[in-house]
Amino acid sequence: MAALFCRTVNTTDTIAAITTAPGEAGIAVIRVSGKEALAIADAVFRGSGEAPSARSANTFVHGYVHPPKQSESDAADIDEVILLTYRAPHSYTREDVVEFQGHGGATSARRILRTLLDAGARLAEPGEFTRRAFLSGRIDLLQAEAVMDLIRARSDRAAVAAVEQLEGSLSRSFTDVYDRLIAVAADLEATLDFGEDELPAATMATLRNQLDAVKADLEELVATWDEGHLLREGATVVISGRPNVGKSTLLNALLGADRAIVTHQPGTTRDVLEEQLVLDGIPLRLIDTAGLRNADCDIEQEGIRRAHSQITSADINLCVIDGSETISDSERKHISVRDAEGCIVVMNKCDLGRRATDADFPELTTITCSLRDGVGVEELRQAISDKIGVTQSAPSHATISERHRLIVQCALNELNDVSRLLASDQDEFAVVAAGMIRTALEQLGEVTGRTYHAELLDNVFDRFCVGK
Ligand SMILES: Nc1nc2c(ncn2[C@@H]2O[C@H](COP(=O)(O)OP(=O)(O)O)[C@@H](O)[C@H]2O)c(=O)[nH]1
Ligand SMILES: [Mg+2]
Repeated sequence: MAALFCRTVNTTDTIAAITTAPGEAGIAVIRVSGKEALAIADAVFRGSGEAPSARSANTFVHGYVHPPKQSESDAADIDEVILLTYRAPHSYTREDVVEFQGHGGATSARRILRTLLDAGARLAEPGEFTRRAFLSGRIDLLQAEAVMDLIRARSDRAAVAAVEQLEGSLSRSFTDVYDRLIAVAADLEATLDFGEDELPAATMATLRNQLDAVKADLEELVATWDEGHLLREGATVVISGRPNVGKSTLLNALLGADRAIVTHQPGTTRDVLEEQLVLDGIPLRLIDTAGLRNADCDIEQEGIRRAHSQITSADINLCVIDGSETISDSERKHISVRDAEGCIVVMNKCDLGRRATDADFPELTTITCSLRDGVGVEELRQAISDKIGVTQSAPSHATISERHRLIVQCALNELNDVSRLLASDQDEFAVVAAGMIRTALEQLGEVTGRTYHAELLDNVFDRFCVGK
């Protein structure tokens, strides 16, 4: 049994895992990494030509996997495979690596993996291959995180941003800030050699400028979080309103598919219905809810309770009303408490005439539609896009994640204190300020993994899947 993934993870074992997703597919890939990778391949692989350990790096060969303890002739083969060999340090982990490409499906890959474990490999923990790539210095922590961002990317834009980060653009920005901050710390420490009155005024001014520039760059990195958060997590868009106004019709229109049941009967949608949609490269969770009314039925009441809870936590609220009818008091109350930034009033059924107008909610964006006929859907998409605040033409670039933002914010707090100290005439300020900068440096080091501890790595790699 694999040990629980924790502080004691052994980095010298040879590890193995299925690296492809389960399910019916053409091939499955099983990866082995570590000192014994080639010896293990020798023990389980029968193919033409030399044994795997004698083969040159970066080559592949056709053959068969068989149980390790049986001789080649009497062993029942487990699968027909292609074997790829990589030699340290030219591999994903910088260790010796072999990869078996077997047949896809539920069974074959699992049997090959079992054979490799019997031959001496240990089952890899989630993210352990990438953890080794980090520990061997091939990639930094930002790049390791980008691997998972790329795997999880739900839109092209998210993927482009992840690849940027994987190629090191964010690492370069952080390294640059880090190096400049070290220079500030060094200069500040050099001033300690001067007596308080001898300190040249120009030096302090330069130091302050350098520090301000570093802080400005960190602020700029923090500003990329919003977009990064949207690309990674997506935005939640909740459709709400009275029964029968066309909420489910709206869900279907945005999806371009008949997903939700649409009927003329009020109270059809009772549970929360969720679908994924990508709009201008941003993944959206689109949620249809039960119509809001005073319901007698328990099931409907629960649906309405759930609807309210979704509405409060949404990034964007699409408040649907029947524009051919006068707005009811409860409707007006429901909509007027929404904040203008995250709310769009969808005035539906305009084909039946109009009683409500844009002037009813002067502070809110209002889109007039006839969703049954697809009228106004494009305007609505545009309005949602505008609300989310990311334009389609914006270049995709690497963006910081929540983990990075929290760290940078702490470092910025520290540096703001330094600025205040530098502006004051307190005794010994340089010693204290230099100490604070060192703290900020240590914090920033955790973004790229320049400084790390086991718990930090566990936090990062726990998000990974097995086999990566
Ligand atoms: N005339 C007209 N009827 C619509 C329009 N949109 C939806 N409907 C009809 O209104 C009824 C209720 O729609 P539905 O989407 O189920 O409403 P929900 O209860 O808010 O989810 C259905 O019979 C729809 O066909 C529209 O734009 N015009
Ligand atoms: Mg409905």
